[in-house]
Amino acid sequence: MTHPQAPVFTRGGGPARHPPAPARAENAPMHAAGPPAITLYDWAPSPFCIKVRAILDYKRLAYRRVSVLGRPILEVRRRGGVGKLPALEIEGRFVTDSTDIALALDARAPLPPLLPTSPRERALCLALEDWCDEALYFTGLHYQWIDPEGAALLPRAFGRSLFGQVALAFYRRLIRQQLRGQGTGRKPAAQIAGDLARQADAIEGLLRDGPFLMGTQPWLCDFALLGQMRYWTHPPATARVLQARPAIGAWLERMKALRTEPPQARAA
Ligand SMILES: N[C@@H](CCC(=O)N[C@@H](CS)C(=O)NCC(=O)O)C(=O)O
Repeated sequence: MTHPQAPVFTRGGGPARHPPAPARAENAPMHAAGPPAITLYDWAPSPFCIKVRAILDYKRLAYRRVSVLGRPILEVRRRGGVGKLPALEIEGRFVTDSTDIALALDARAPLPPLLPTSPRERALCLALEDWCDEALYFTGLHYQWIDPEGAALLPRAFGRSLFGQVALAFYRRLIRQQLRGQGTGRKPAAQIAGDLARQADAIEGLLRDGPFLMGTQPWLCDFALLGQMRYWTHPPATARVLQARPAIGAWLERMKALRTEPPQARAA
């Protein structure tokens, strides 16, 4: 079922209706007066932060954006326990994990909804979301951090400062360990290339009839996929795979069209 407040897309076509921002009267109390009640602890290139920013914009929610490069990461570790990004403070409550963040936002600002109403569709949406977060993510990590073409881009991304160099060395070690633990890090390169091609073909197949993963409306799984696909546009090997799959490219454009500038200014 299409929710009356959701942008309506036609199969194979562009947006048929896209409400101007800010337009969610039902969600308005969160950006009534004063500073935004939401703070996003953010690391710009993270696929999970991309996912949460896209959801905030889709729901037209104002938020303050705090880059965690530097002292704020200590606050995230202290308050969030898990210490991973993104983390979101919403009306004094500290929430970590992009899925929990998405569900907290959906509960607080229900329009447009992130989950279908039918139990089966809801389950499929959550399963697809998990596939994006827990499988596609590690393929992207490999091609960004381990594959020589992607790894060569990292020193520039982290900068030449001492902080940048220390952070790069720290994350390189951490991500190698994570990839080994998850399993991708133990596979030969040719086997990972096979995983990448199979995953990309599956995504292309899911999006071929469009406009979104599960039909005419974007759900949580689309935002999870958006984070991973935007991440895949950076490493050269995954970027080439995306370029060869037109349905993914067309869907990325549709996802971009869902976003508008949030109504209030953000602090970086
Ligand atoms: N399942 C988590 C994954 C979050 C995650 O792995 N974030 C990465 C950044 S892309 C991170 O914080 N890595 C640092 C670490 O593992 O300590 C979510 O959906 O938020």
